[in-house]
Amino acid sequence: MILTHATLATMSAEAESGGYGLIPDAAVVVDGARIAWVGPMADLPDAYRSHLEHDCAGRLVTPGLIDCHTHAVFAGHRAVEFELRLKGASYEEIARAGGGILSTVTATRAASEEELLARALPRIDQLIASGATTIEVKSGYGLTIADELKMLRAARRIGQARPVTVKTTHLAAHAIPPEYKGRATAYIDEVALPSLRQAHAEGLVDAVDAFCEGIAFSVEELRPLFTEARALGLPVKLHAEQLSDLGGAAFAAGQGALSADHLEYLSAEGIAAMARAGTVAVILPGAFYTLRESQLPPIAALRAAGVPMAVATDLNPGSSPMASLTLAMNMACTLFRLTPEEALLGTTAHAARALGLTDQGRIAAGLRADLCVWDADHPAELSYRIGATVLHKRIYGGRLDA
Ligand code: DI6
Ligand code: FE
Repeated sequence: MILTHATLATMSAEAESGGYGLIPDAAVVVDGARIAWVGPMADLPDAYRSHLEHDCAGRLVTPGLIDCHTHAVFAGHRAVEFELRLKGASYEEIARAGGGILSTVTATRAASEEELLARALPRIDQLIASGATTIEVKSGYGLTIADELKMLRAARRIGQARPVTVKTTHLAAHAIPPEYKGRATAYIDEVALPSLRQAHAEGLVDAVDAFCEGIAFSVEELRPLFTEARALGLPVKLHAEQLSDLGGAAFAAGQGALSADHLEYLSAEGIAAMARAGTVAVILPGAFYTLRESQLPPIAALRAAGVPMAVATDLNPGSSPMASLTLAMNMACTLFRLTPEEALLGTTAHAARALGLTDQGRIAAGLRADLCVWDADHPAELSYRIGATVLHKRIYGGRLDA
């Protein structure tokens, strides 16, 4: 297949025309699941001219979008908690009173793997409709060995049920369940570590995450988990500095983490450690917006330090019930002052890096043919619109969506 007359945003660093890597009136040749050739129409080799042609008529073509941070598998909802917060209760107060994440844990434990999958798919369909071709999905609402495995199995099945690549993340260290209240270390030893080993043995884990926060785990409590992850050859990442500064980002960077996520309370030392380690900063404006936070992540300092920034939905029932990557990009620009170029890098090249993926997130020969054709002619349009879906067509692994 060949896409012709595209306004191409390759997001390739090598491109001379800035971060978008724009090529006007371009062609993309797709061979099987891979990109075979990219360049201006005028340079298209004759050999490709006989391929099945899709005329983009000047439309913008970008890499398929990547949501590198979601909690898309869960049961129940938290609309009542949303009401409570609007009446003055804080996210942390609700969590400490046994609501918050733990109310989703109760609902998720009661649901079957089948039900979890069935509830996740409409959310995944919304992400796909916003341009996603790869979605990371975390566990973390089971908090028993069996329920964490159940969540990860449901997450894996998403990739069989829909044309999307799913990267699974073990997040048993998301909260301390009531039966372990005040015994974080015992929870790590008796649930988080054994569930990680079992899930890894079943091939259910692509990475390991944890929530480093006053209402969750400290760096010292998490150290054995990250040590085990590394021993198993699994990459690590961390929810860090979302509600307070516990030094999580510097710890994660020191462990060679792919990413540190949230980062509203990130310190200068945390930024320096991330820059040294090449750890991606995953910016999650949906949670900031939903919790009506006022502490902004240090975007200018991250930019100055050369830390790559990714943007994700954090799709979850509590702090970010948002299922659109383009809305996340809009919020990243309006709330956090990312440029539209940074926002698009954040859901393409930098999001790929946050997941350790080297064959997607850019448009170049040899990479996976995951592409979005948009009813737009400039890449800033993707961040500029609020809640509108301008996706025209999506190509996943070289196949055009029906
Ligand atoms: N931070 C978040 O924003 C999500 N998890 C986390 O550690 C929220 C999860 C939830 O409230 O259900
Ligand atoms: Fe999260």
